[in-house]
Amino acid sequence: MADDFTYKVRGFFGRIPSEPHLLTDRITPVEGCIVLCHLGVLDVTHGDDWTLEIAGLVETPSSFSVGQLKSLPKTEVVSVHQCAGSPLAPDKPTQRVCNVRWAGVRLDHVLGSAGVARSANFVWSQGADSGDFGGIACGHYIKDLPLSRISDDVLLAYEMNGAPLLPEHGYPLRLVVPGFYGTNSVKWLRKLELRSERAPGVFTTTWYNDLAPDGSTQPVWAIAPQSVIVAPKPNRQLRRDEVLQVWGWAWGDDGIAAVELSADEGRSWQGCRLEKVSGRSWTKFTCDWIVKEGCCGLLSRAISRSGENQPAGGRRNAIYRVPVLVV
Ligand SMILES: Nc1nc2c(c(=O)[nH]1)N[C@H]1C(S)=C(S)[C@@H](COP(=O)(O)O)O[C@H]1N2
Ligand SMILES: [Mo]
Repeated sequence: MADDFTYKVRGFFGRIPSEPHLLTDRITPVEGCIVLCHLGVLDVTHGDDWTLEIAGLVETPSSFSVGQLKSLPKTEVVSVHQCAGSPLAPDKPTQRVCNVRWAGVRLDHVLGSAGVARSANFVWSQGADSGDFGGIACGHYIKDLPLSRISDDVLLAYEMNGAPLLPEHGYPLRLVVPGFYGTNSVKWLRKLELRSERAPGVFTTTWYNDLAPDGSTQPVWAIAPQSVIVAPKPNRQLRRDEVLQVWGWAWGDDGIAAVELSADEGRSWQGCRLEKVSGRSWTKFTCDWIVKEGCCGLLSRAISRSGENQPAGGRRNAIYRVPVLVV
């Protein structure tokens, strides 16, 4: 496909700096946020002239410049932003996560003016980036999301933490789907298409489509419940019988009902305090723990509002363990 975009970087580009003990801020500074670009980083100038096309099953196919989008009501959303991990290793647990304040225009506002046809079930979103990944010619980066989701807080975002998006985060325009894994939040957003079926590209079929035990597949959409311990940091020396405040973050698309802590490799669990948060920001949990002789690691597990728990291993949201040294 003809490609008249300029790139800062061609091919895979990523930055995964966020070790959990460094995630001390409620809103992660941009330099501490993950970056994940499969095909390259676009170099866009004159961002306000960038156009977004709306096509497919709509009454009025239309296009908007970023300048026009910025003149529409601006919405801010604080949400957890998590990479699902390498699509080449979908079951490997990762803690590639941060919490971000996004700003832009609500997707339902813009789609409302285009008039969505009754036959539409999915919104396909296409990035301007294209190229090779995992040895495959991928065409454009294209994802999809169920239409039912857009009445939520999905944004056409042009700001991250109060500043224009950086090139690697999708300047000048990206989709943000709070509660869904980062892979769904398409950067350098060029086109939205309303469709009755799922998108057929590699990023929605070959990759980011989990295989269930019965052979069916499940799109990597909603973030499963997960938690990380921020303090103590790994390998800290602790004194026996001291009262230690353990704290961390928990999140999940479904909301978090409880977080528990284990100091005996998961044999017993104690409840943590949870702060109240609105929306899909991560939630802080805290727990006073009396340091026990013989303990060599701390585990946290989050339980979602629908009762889903973090597994011990083998899934991307598996329990995270912090090794400690009791003296
Ligand atoms: N156009 C485009 N959008 C994309 C990607 C990409 O490669 N191209 N990567 C996705 C993945 S896997 C993740 S985790 C998030 C990361 O967003 P960030 O780099 O802004 O943190 O962007 C998503 N959006
Ligand atoms: Mo990702």
